[in-house]
Order: sequence, then C-alpha cells, then structure tokens
Amino acid sequence: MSESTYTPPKVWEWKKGNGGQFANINRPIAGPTHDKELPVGKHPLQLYSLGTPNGVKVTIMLEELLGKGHEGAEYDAWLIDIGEGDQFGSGFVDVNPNSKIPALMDHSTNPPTRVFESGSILLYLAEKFGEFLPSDPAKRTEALNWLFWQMGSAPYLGGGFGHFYAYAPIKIEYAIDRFAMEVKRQLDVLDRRLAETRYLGGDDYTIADIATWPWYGRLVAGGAYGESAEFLQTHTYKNVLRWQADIAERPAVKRGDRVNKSGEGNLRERHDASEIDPLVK
Ligand SMILES: N[C@@H](CCC(=O)N[C@@H](CS)C(=O)NCC(=O)O)C(=O)O
Repeated sequence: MSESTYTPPKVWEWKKGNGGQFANINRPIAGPTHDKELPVGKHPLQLYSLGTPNGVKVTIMLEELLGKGHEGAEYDAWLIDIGEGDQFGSGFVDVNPNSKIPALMDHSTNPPTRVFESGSILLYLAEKFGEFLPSDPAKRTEALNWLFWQMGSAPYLGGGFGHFYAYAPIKIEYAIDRFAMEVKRQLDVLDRRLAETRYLGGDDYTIADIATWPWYGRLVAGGAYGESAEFLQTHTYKNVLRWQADIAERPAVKRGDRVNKSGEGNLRERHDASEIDPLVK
C-alpha cells in the first residue's frame, strides 16, 4: 500500500473545486444559496426529487399505493437537479433543511406537512395509507429494523464504496478496501436474512424492501458504480439476487423506477399517471 503524502493541518480549510465529481455542489455550510420558490401542482402530494436510489424509493412507494387504489397518493414529481444546485434554493430548503432529495409536501393536511429523509417519507406514507407496514407489533418492528438498517447502511455503500471506487479523482487503495469490505459484509447480512424469509421483514413486502431494493438490488443487478458487481462478486449473493429479481417484476417498481430520470423510457417530471402508462407497456 502506498504511503500517505498528506498531513492534516491543525485547522481544516475548505478547498473549493477539489477535483471530485461533486466538488461544485459540496460545501461545508447549510442553508439556501439563492431565492427560488418551488412549483406546486394539482395533486395532494408534491414530490421534489431526482431518480437516484433515494429518490426512487419514494416514487416506487407512491406507485405501489396508487396500484392499490389509493387516489390520495396521486402526486406531482418535480425534478430537482442536484448537479445544478437546485437543492440549495430557498423553497427547497424550507421543505428539507438538509438540502437533499427526496423531499415531500403533503397538501392534504392543514397546514401542509413537510417530510424529508427517504425513510421518514416511506414511514409517513405507510402510516397515512395503512399499507406496506404490518400492524402486528412484532412484524412491524422487524420491518422497521430493516428500514433503519438500510438508512444507516446505505451511506457506506454510496458515500463510502461508491464514492471512492467510482467518483473520487484518485483511487485510494485503503479507502476502497475499507468500504468494499463493509459493503460485502452488508450483502452477506442481507443474503443470510433472505435465506430465511422471502422479504426483509418476513412474508410481507414492506417499506423495508422498498427502501433497500434501489440500493442493494441495483448493486447486485450490475446497475451501480461501473464494474462494481464483478469487483464485489455480487453473483455469489444468491438470495439477494432472487429477492432483487422478484421485486423488479412488480408493476409499481417498473413505474416508479422511471420517474425523475432523463433518457429514453423515463420521465423527468411526473404529473399524471397516464404519462407512465405508455412507458411500461
Ligand atoms: N439520508 C438521506 C440522503 C439523501 C441524499 O443523500 N440525497 C442525495 C441524492 S441521492 C442528494 O440530494 N445529494 C445532493 C447534495 O448532497 O447536495 C435520505 O435518505 O433521504
């Protein structure tokens, strides 16, 4: 392993434009950088998001709810371009002071309710509509165990492994080793759990699966961070692969996975169910 050439100074200083892929948006200060109101559409739920794994959690949940006939789950999905700094506009910061997608406003309440953090949004919607979270206390707790596991684990996958393997301007063996080991351990945690049960919470598909599939499902299917599936040998996690393929077949997953994304077959913004219909036929 190469020796370190960096000695941290006594006081850290912000070097703008450090060469990293996200250098132009990352900064050590919270709060808005500019005034910008958020648009409000015709539906009760207004989602401000982007089709990243955290964003897709919410659009899958909303499509699942609509699939079950909950008209109150109709939503407008507005695209927040995080590469352009939209998350630092004053309207967005009012909805999420942490300046990260996804963020939701529920206009069916008076006053409207703001909801941020993808796990909190999933829990809010599960409770509001009484779906995808069992009412039995033991089953509910097990589903929440896995939901919170996902919320705590994903930053090691994205911010740790994904960042140093795919995005950092230099390849640092120590950092890649450290996070590859942790991600493989997490995949083994999931694989052992899914050897026992069909879904993470047990027999039922819950918000724990909705939260976890866009991250670890995408990873084992080879859709994340370049050649990472081979690097991490994700084909060895057979139960995770079975679970990922099972969930990928759900109509609501096929719908939600296309929202707030660019490119053919996707929708940058979603304001009506009829916009997705032709894309999934
Ligand atoms: N814990 C948050 C994480 C959200 C998050 O990291 N969002 C990213 C995109 S996936 C983002 O908005 N990044 C913009 C930024 O860091 O400025 C959640 O689950 O909602």
